[in-house]
Amino acid sequence: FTGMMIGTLLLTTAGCGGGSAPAANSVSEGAGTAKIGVVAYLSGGGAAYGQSQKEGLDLAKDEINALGKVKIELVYEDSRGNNTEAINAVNKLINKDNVVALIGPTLSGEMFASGPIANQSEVPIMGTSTTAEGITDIGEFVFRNALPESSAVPQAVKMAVEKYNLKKVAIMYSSNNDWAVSGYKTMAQALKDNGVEVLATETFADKDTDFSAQLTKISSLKPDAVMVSSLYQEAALVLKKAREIGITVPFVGTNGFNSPELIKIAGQAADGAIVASPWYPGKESEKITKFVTDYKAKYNKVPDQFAAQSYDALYIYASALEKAGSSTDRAKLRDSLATIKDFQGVTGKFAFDEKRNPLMDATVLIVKDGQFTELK
Ligand code: 1QQ
Repeated sequence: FTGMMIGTLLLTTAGCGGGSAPAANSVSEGAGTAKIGVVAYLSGGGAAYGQSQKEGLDLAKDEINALGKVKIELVYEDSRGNNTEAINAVNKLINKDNVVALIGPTLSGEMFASGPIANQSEVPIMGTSTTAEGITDIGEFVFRNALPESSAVPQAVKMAVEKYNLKKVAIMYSSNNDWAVSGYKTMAQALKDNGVEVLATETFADKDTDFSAQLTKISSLKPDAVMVSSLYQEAALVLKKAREIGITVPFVGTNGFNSPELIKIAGQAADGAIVASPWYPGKESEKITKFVTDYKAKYNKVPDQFAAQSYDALYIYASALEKAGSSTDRAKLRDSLATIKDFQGVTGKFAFDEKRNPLMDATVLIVKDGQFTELK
């Protein structure tokens, strides 16, 4: 973290290159309010993800509007983690609210279902938590600042293998969740790359609550660790049951582990859960400290990864809007977004690569005494 930025400098950091806007001073003056639609998992079993996203976005929106360079209005739709709801939400936001761009949806499965609609309608859409393989293959209008599992998982697996000398592990994943399946495949590949043997691969479904059969089998095989790809609700219950039947080894997770709700539900059983994240509030940086302080003042809690990545995503849009010089031109906004290279957010340095995926670093975390701490 060298060359730290202060909040007011933020909107100008990506405003380089291109050079097509002739009257730089007049672009945002009177350019109007940019309406951005947000599709998030705001109610139901995974609502903690979407609620955090909304909190991060609302905080960023207030700050950006106070800075006065661009004005943003957010229109929220609750997709409840459901693909059909996500499709309806995207259609409504594009055709009825006439948004200039979209943020979300929360789940990769929802993005696979609804992203093609945004892409066909030529409306930029940015996932802040969609980490599965292939998200931006949907098309040119699809972006994400969510760190793909293909970057996060190998880092977590390698660290766990080295730290705990893992030789043989078991895997569990939710087989009816597109993202969890993709995360499972990424995990299996990372284990192979590290020469780790997989003793058993057990599946379950989203909303399942009883994992005794899978865990009893896994327990009998005595793995050095268990890998889990699922959302926090199922992962927490897996951890609880595992500890209850005497499985004390580390659990390495995919992005679903990154909610504090995992710890809230699992309690002590969450200790030893390992996951990679681009967000770690313990990092030393003025920007992070300011964000955590402001977030705490507004919501009375520490922001999680989902809040942080959504907060950054709105600033990324603000930069792109400022550069595009229009609050309504979707194509211009897409092109402007695609050029974001030197962005400094609360999740660190950020750039889009040529496939509109993020280039950013991650930290490997482990839950210790009910807290995410850095695994070193
Ligand atoms: C995805 C995810 C989930 C954990 C988001 C909540 O990473 O669906 O891509």
